[in-house]
Amino acid sequence: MKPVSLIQFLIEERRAGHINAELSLLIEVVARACKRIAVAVNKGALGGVLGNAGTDNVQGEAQKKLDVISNEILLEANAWGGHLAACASEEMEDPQPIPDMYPKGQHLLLFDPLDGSSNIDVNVSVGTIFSVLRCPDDVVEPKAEHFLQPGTTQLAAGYVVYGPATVLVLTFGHGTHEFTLDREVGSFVLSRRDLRIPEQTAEFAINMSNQRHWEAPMQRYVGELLAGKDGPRGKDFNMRWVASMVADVHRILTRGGVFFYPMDAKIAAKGGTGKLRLMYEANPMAFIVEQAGGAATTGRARILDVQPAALHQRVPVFLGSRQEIELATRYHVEADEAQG
Ligand code: FDP
Repeated sequence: MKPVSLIQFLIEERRAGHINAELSLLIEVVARACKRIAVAVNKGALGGVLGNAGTDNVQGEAQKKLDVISNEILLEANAWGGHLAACASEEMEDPQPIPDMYPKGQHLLLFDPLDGSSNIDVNVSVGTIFSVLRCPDDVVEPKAEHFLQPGTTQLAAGYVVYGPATVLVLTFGHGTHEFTLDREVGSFVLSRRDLRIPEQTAEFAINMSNQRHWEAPMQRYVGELLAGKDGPRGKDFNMRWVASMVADVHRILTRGGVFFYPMDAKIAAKGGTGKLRLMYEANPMAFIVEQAGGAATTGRARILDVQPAALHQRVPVFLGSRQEIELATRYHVEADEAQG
């Protein structure tokens, strides 16, 4: 079969009426920016891009040089494209308006420019995550409040994982598709159409070092997995934790599995509501996973139904193979009900 490039795929999606010309252009621009990020990531120590930038982001986390570079690449590429009303990033407190010298469009773009960035210096996969929303019709200068739309309203979501291969995973709400970067040709090529996450799995991903801080239903669920063949589940489970959400989610999209970043007492003690960000981590990943037949919840409710209250809001994240996510979520809901 002849290879299908991302551009051809986008044309097909336009013809099928799944996206309009502006959204198609937006995705092209994001993909082009991610190719530039891939080049910077791949240079490693030779590019002088490793290590801390010496600054903190809005969430008080130390920024890596590549966090800052990736953010600038995405902002710059999208500013002139003419398809955006504004964009928002993990690295910036407020949304960035489109400079007056460029035309404006109908879309809002949210992104985490370099997720899993603590992995950069040790040469482990990192990624970019993005989400596209429609700008409300009557809004000329979008503010943070205009981004606060539930995940069900996303028009598109995707991530790029910068691993041994650079891979783009994309959904417009009509299945989840994977493109691999052909470095010689310089274009993304469709490598898997309509990814499906198996409903069952024997592999889970969680940061076990937080175990003692978890809530009782999480302790129960993981305890049962760890008991393996001798426990109530009657089978052995394997564990993986890359500590790079894009890489962990990509494994799940490839061979199944579940990923958890639950609420815990350590997060609660700091007044937090979760570890991962709703608008540019949980929502796009939930959209991608659901479109591949998986499930994504906060442990209590469907992620895509959460009404956001703040641009940088954090939520617990449970996602992956449907049956396991439903079980872990049921344990939490039942524990809440028992407590009244
Ligand atoms: P990072 O802080 O390195 O950006 O986005 C947050 C995230 O990485 C996820 O990519 C990853 O799954 C998780 O945090 C890793 O958390 P731990 O440090 O607890 O392992």
